Amino acid sequence: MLIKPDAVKRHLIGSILSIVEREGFRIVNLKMEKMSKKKAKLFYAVHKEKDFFSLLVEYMTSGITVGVILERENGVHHLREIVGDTDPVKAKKNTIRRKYGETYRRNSVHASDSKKSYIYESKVFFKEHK
Ligand code: FUP
Repeated sequence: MLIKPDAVKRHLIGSILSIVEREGFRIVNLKMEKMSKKKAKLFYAVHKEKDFFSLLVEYMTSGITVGVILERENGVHHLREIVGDTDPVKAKKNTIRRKYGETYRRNSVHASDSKKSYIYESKVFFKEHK
């Protein structure tokens, strides 16, 4: 999971971590960082051809982000469930994005959508000097 700059700016790190812990996740590793453009581009490489890519990179590098490695049975699926729809307005009640997300882009958190993307994304985020 990433806690995105909009949430960090609004002092929501603790609230978001307490939700995931309450849901049975164990925090395995955690790192705070203002991502470089290079790292943000690599992190969201799947979207590099999309028209929203540059705005996404701009936003992801606008402040501090917290990368969190979480562990739980059925973790990928369960985290996506409690994070909710990309668009906070469409996200179900009680999901993290519905509670805290500001807009479609400034939606407070990222959750890997598969084991494969978790492996890629955690490598990119936790690697030094990127
Ligand atoms: P999600 O898996 O829910 O994080 O959503 P996506 O992978 O589809 O999109 C990644 C991020 O790009 C979203 F969090 C928000 C941003 N985005 C835009 O800013 N504009 C768009 O049109 C689509 C996505």
